[in-house]
Amino acid sequence: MKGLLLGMTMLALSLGMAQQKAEDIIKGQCEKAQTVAEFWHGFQGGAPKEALDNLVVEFNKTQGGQVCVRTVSQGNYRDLSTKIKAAFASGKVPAMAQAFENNIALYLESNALEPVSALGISLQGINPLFLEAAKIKGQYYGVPFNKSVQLLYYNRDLLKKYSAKVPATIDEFVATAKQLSQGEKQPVYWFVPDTSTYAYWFFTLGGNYIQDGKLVLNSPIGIKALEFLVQAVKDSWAKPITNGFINTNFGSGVFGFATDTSAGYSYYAQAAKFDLAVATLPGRTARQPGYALVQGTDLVVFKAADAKEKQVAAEFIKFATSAQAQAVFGVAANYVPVNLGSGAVGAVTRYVKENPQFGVAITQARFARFEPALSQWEQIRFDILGQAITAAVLGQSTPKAALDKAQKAAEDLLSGKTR
Ligand code: FGO
Repeated sequence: MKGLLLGMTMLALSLGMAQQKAEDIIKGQCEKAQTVAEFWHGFQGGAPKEALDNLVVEFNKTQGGQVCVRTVSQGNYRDLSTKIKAAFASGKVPAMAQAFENNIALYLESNALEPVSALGISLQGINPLFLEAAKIKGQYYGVPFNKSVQLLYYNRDLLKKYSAKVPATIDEFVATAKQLSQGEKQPVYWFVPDTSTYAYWFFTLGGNYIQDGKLVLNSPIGIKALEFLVQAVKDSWAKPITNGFINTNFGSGVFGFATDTSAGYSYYAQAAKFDLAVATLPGRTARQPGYALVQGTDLVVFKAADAKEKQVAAEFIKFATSAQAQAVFGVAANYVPVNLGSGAVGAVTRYVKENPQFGVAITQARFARFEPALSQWEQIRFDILGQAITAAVLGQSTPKAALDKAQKAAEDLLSGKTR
């Protein structure tokens, strides 16, 4: 019987059914448990969700059956924060959830989060770059968990075809993208005209969203970064992708380059019909890579949850951010391990050798920036700045006019004039 079960598991794995399997295992684990700590997340499938569910299965196994964590997908990241806000109103909050730093600031306005210090979680060994961003008003309310950095994705076959080398600087990048685009008679740098892609160009050109304590969206560097992208499209070497992820658009032409999240790697690799590779982002000079935007989330625990559930959540967070778990999770979904001890874990050293994309993500993480942790930032990044970037790239507005308008809208929102 055991052999048959094992055989079936192997079959399920080889058929790609492992994902559902982990979910089912969790269901079974929680059926008998007295305390169930719900964990709301923003993964919808693929390697990240599978890696997360596997982590939860392993944690639950260590708990002896009395308690368990149950993962609940709430859609994408933005759906997740919308559901959490609704939960504050209905009173039905989970024990824990994923949260961007700006979500933490928002939830704190409702005094909804347990400070990490009250949970008995040690932050020793957690990457200080990630930790610093999770600190709000001198306190930690979240523990970095799945943090990504942007990378330069490229089509190695295409570079070979033109005897081009991997660009290390922006100037080299532009020259190579132009050369390949002329040769292919179509733009080879693909980008989503959103706040994430823009952030790489903005930060690398020296931009800063907060100036003298004030949010500035229409700074000279901001305008320059957006003008650069607009010009790249006009010069026919950059192609805006406005429907879905870049990896879901591979069929639409010749892909050469993208500047995208490391967590996209498994999706890119699965969809690519070419030799996919990654490198650190082109920098202003050859001396150091460009600045990646850090995305992905921290784990937070809600004050209003049941005390026992909160304890389970705290134990899970300790487990999930340990050197060992972060090594396994990071390797599976190409997130940067948040625990500095992960580098010494066997799985990581072996995997980096066989899967250079993971080593590149770890290197790139030394050159990374965060967006502002303002409670209104999610709304600003999607509905105000994101809209402005799209409008300019699609030629509906000049970069300056788009960003001036965004600045005004952000100020009105921040001052409470609009909602
Ligand atoms: C995503 C979003 C935010 C905020 C940034 C914020 C809210 C961005 C960007 C908007 O975990 P990351 O690195 O990558 C995600 C991971 C799990 O879903 O895989 C990526 N993925 C998924 C499917 C696919 O086909 N390809 C692929 O790459 C996915 O992006 O997070 C990056 C993308 C976005 O969601 O459109 O973080 N982001 N800051 N979202 N709500 N709030 O403040």
